[in-house]
This record gives sequence, C-alpha cells and structure tokens, in this order.
Amino acid sequence: MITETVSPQLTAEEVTTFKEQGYLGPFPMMSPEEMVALTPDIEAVLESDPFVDTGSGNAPPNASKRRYKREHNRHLDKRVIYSLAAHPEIIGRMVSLYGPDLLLWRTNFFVKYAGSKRIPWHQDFNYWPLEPPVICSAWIAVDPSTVENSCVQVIPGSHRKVIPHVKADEDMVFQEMGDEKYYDANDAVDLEMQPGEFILFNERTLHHSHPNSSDKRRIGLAVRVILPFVTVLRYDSPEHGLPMLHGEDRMGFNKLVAPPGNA
Ligand SMILES: O=C(O)CCC(=O)C(=O)O
Repeated sequence: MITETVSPQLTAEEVTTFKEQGYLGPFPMMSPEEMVALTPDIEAVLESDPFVDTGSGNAPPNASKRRYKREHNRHLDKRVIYSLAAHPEIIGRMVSLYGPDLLLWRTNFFVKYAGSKRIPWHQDFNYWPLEPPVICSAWIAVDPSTVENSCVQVIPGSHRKVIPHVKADEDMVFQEMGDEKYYDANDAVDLEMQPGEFILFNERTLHHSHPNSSDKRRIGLAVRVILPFVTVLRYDSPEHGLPMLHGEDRMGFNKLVAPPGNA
C-alpha cells in the first residue's frame, strides 16, 4: 500500500469532459526548460539496453538481456522514467478520474524521427492483453509536439463506440487499424504540446499520428495505468510486473514489483 497520497487535481467539469470526450489536456507537468534539461538523460535511456548491467546493481539477478525493446517499459530499470510515469501531476488527475488505487502496467516511448511512418487510427484496447481492458494513458511530450512534426490527434467522443479493427496499410507502424467506415477523420483534434506537457485518454479514444514529414524529431512517452480489478493476461518479459503507483491492491490479480532504485 502506498501511504503517500496525492490530491485529486481535476474539477468536476473536467471529469465530465473526460467522460464526454475521452481525453483531457494538455496539462503542464514541468516547464519546457525543465524537460529540455532532462532530455539528455532520457536520450541516454533510449540508447542503453534494458537490464544490461551498468554497474548500478539495479538489474534483478535473473535479468534477461534485450527481452524487450529499448523504448518499452524502461520505468522498470530506470528511475528517471519511473519518476516521469509516477509524477504527481499525472497521478493526481488519474485519481480524480479512476479513484485512489492505480497500477503502472506499461510505458512506451514513441520516437518519431524525420520521415517516420504514420501510426493508424486505433483504439488501444484492441491490442492489449488486459481483462477487462480499462486503461488510462498519459502521453508526455519530451520534444515539442506540433502539427509540423506529427503530433497525436484524437477524435473527441470516439470512445463511446467500439470500432472494428482491420488489417493496416503497408505504410503504417501497426498491423491493425480502426476501420475507416466507422469514423470521420475530419473530426480530428490536434494535440500540440510543449516539452513537459501531457494529455490523458482512455482505452477506446481513437488516436493516431501522421508521418513525420518535417526534419524535427518528436519523442513522447506514453504511460499506461490500470486498476487492481484489471488482470494482465500476458506479461511482456520475465522482469515485467506492476509498480503500485497509488493506494492499495485489494484484488491480488497481478504481479507487483518495486520501482527501480536510482539507476
Ligand atoms: O505517439 C504517437 O504518435 C501515437 C501514440 C499512441 O498510439 C499511444 O500512445 O497509444
């Protein structure tokens, strides 16, 4: 149980908006200058191998090397990433939306270099081994995220429908995409963000990003949070477990792990 609590940070109107629109934000987590100062540390994580011994002593004794990609679940071995995912500005808002008991399931970096492919319109729950699939995502801008360098777009209110997913086109990053017959991409909203800002969205909110046709890199960190009544059906690696972000796990359905030390 996490006894250190954060205050809920959303107004009743914001909670209603999240329920009606399926997303909220952007909100500031830190100033752009602070995120720019932190970016070399984040780049160093993205250049390092998960759980390869760096002399930090942080790797578990039976850690597997390169079981998963450098961009995924680095909150398990790098404190700097865990601290972003567990930031009180995010957690306080999620507590307002979902109550006090929160588990950190995954983190995923989305690094879009110049020329990166498009990410198709999709609802996250379509892909993920969770039952029931109830997930709140926070997407944190590391680099400036603008229309020019393919910021995330969402379709407000799209979370109220379950959209069939079909085979994605060849030029897309994922293998499946939301069937275009069921939404109108003209309803899309650009979620431009400065470094250090984040948005929240749920498991059914349709979102995507265009190819990055600019010469500006765009890094975002997506933080996936679930509730204790949700069961993880398949873990991502032997090391994968869920740090408790806030409150208490009264269900015991999932493997819990401690957050990393100061590696
Ligand atoms: O960063 C992007 O372009 C897409 C993000 C995304 O699909 C997600 O966070 O689930």
